[in-house]
Amino acid sequence: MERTLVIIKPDGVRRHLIGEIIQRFEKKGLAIAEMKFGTMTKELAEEHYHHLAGRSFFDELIDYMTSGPVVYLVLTGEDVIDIIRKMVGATKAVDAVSGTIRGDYALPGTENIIHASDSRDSATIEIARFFPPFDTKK
Ligand code: IDP
Ligand code: MG
Repeated sequence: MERTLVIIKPDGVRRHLIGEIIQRFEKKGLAIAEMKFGTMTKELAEEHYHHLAGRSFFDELIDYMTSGPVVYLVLTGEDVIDIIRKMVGATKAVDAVSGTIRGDYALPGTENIIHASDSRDSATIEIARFFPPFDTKK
């Protein structure tokens, strides 16, 4: 059974898409194992996106991710990492197919509604980053 980390980013929260996004996961039949609401610190945002440090949009990305509260979710299930990445859609709005979350709600730019882990290794690291052991009940 896999676990993956999803973050409904600040624009998703501001646009009142929390319910819509969670409903998609529930209707798909995926299990929610953890969920919490809060504003990301700059330190955690920089750690989460360290692989993009140096890119022209990095500062804008950190400002965006810390600009308001987000929803953190851990979802579980067989092949849940790839299933959710497909439901999320491509990074760039122009490539995100209709029917995906980004395809339905995102426009070009850094703001693209949602984050989802892209591999088992990143899921393990990202879950530990945002749900440290003392905070985990399961
Ligand atoms: P992902 O979120 O689909 O996994 P990544 O390449 O890991 O995509 O990029 C992380 C985040 O950085 C994206 O979701 C988006 O918010 C932002 N980003 C990525 N590439 C660009 C870009 O070319 N311009 C502006 N923002 C970008
Ligand atoms: Mg990524």
